[in-house]
Amino acid sequence: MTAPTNTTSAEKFNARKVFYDQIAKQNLAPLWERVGGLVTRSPQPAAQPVRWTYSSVRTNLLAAGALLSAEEAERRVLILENPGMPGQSRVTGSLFAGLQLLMPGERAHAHRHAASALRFFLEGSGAYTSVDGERTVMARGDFVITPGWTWHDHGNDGADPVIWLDGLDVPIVNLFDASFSEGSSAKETPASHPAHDCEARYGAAMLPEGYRAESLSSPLINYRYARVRENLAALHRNGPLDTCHGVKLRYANPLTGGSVMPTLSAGIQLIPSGFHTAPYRSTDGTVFVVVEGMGRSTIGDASFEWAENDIFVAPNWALQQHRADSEAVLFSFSDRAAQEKLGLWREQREASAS
Ligand code: 1HN
Repeated sequence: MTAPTNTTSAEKFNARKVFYDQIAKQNLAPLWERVGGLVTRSPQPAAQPVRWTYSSVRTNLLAAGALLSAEEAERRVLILENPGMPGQSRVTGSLFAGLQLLMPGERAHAHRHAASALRFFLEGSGAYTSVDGERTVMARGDFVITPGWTWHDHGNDGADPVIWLDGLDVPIVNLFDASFSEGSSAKETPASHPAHDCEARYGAAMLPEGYRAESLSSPLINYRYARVRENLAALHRNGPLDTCHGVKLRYANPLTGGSVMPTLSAGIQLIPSGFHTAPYRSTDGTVFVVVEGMGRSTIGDASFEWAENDIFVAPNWALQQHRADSEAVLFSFSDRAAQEKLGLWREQREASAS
């Protein structure tokens, strides 16, 4: 094809279109038509700011409980699906989140998968998770991890329904097309350690003599809320407050000080009554769970009021500001750990919209 001369812009446009259609058949495409969408000047997440009120999710979860057993469902989870990505089972571009229900006496049988999972326990008592043969009984506000490829099963030995939040890195594993999973013929993982053994070994700023890490994840599977809450209260008394976060603690792997799992980071913050956090943004789209208190957040162009157990999402690089109307505690998790390893993570404190 020779380059046409004296062509009008319509002719040029048409000639290019013919060319693009032709090369598409040979699995070729013009970068110059696409580069703006590939290499954006700043993050352009499909995820939207969104909030779920606990009362509405809980009602639907209990309705699901009447429709099918945990055994039938394998995991009776309602997916928190971001409306910016319908049908994709994602709460942000890289994260899965859902709420799981176990009725009294129910079991969720053992399985394992490449994806890493975290749980934040919201309601009920007497439920446990077992991770590679060690049980941990969960209480409200406890943060529990299930590192990738560990066997895990759950059970509710209490008298009431239990509900917790599940967070997983499934979209990351699937981006890499590296998903494996396996069921077990045993309904429960055989006990390999006494319940709560890891808390004595790794949970007190001490480590067993001679211990060597074998995993990329924390050896502590339950970070208990009772302890975390006392620490937040002490740090609030002792100060200072962070202008963007109030008092914020990161859940750390006690062996390394790094994130609890290779892809997932989690934290918890206290926002004093009446405190208004300064504008903040970071490249990790973040899921927040209201543990205590009431307040409101502005996330990008959206504003939400929130109360106990509500869940909301701050998309990647969206400006966030939180205000507590009563002393509030917010749990949050994101893919920050993965972004940091890849040299991608950025934050902007006291950011202005631009
Ligand atoms: C899973 O294995 C659990 O083990 C919960 O409780 C939620 C969501 C997606 C994929 C696997 C669980 C899940 C999940």
